[in-house]
Amino acid sequence: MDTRIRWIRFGSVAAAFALAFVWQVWAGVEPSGSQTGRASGAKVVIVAPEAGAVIDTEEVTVAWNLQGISPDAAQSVAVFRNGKVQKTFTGSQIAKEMSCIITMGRGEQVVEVVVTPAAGREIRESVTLQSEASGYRALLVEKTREYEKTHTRVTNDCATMAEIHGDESIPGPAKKAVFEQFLKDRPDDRECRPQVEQWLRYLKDRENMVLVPGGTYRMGCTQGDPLCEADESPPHYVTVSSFHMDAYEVTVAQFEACVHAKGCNENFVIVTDQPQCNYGRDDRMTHPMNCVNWYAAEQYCKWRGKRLPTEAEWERAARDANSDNIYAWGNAPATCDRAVMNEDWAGCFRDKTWPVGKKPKGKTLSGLYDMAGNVAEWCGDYYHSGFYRSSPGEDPQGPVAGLGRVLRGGGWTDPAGRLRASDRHFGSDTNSVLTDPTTGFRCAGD
Ligand SMILES: [Ca+2]
Ligand SMILES: [Ca+2]
Repeated sequence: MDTRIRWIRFGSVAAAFALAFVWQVWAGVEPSGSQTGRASGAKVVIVAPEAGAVIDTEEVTVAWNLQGISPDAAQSVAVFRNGKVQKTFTGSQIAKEMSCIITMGRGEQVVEVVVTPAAGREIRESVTLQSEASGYRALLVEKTREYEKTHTRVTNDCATMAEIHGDESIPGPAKKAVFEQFLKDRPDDRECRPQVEQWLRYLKDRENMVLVPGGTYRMGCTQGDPLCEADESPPHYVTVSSFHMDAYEVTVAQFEACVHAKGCNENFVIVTDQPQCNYGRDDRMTHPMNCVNWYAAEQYCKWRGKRLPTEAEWERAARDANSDNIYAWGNAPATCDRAVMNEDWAGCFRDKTWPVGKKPKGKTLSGLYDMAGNVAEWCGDYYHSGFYRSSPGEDPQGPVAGLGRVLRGGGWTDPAGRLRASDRHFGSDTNSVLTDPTTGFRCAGD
């Protein structure tokens, strides 16, 4: 390297150091490393809100000025609420006059602005506010670091809850904390409490649900499957959006909870004279809810903030995204080792359903139990034997009308053919008592 260039480079670095030192002395900021002294006259002035102000909105605009300190000399400016950092500004975000919106918690709130100079001690200024905000947003921000979106200024808590529910980017535990706080605060609320309760039930249920990732798969008859029937053709590609699926068939205990909470109508399910119907029998609480009509199944799922899966979703979940799987577990034959079915006798010699989840060898790779056997499962769609000839390619919802509703996966009285992932079957969708002990369901959710 040319000596002259080297000297110029050294010279500019040296000049920069010298200038920085001179500025620090001039501005009254002590050079780095020094623990003594304080920037004389350097301060933060909070312009708004005024100390003691009563805040009744979920968010408040905090405005402040830097005095006696150049924005260039500040490394960062941070805004705290009750000791927790809310916003941080660095580099060109820092100006003489600044403001930001922060979410309000409940009760007394101390808002503090802290300027960290490039050298020397922090400069702080705080203001104490009286907050009448419900604090749900602040709680949400506290519960999740990822949630830093700018909110619309909604002061209606019902709308806030709906917004939180609908935002997929908020982690479940954070949503749960906010919903629980809301229910605690509003014991007598009639307007939105039932809805929030439902969302909370769904959040809790998620723990027992499996995420089925969206994607394209071949729906219908599996190549080389000798048991395929006409209504499984033509095999065709469908794209299904991501959804969640219950890991287990809905149990008697779960359904009973819905009846007790008056979310489900007991009239459609009480069947005392049919010994193979499970409802109302204390020794079958962990058995699948069976003898249940389509409407009661749909009503239950709705109560839990869910819905019945579409036929395309059900098959996608049963195949585990592998279109070559004949059964939920793969291509090994259907036997009582893997499913509650009719191998040599109905219900694998028990002549009724089994408690859910008792055939772990038959679960799908993603962890769905009893997708084949135990009870055949209601789907949301109407059944039509020729539907595959005209099915839409994306998130098909079934035909607009049909003979009945789709049933999938076969039940405890069915042979291997009915347990195949592509097998289609249907049941009458009259809204009356159903006495079929081989029919049950599970729910899906978005
Ligand atoms: Ca089943
Ligand atoms: Ca069939």
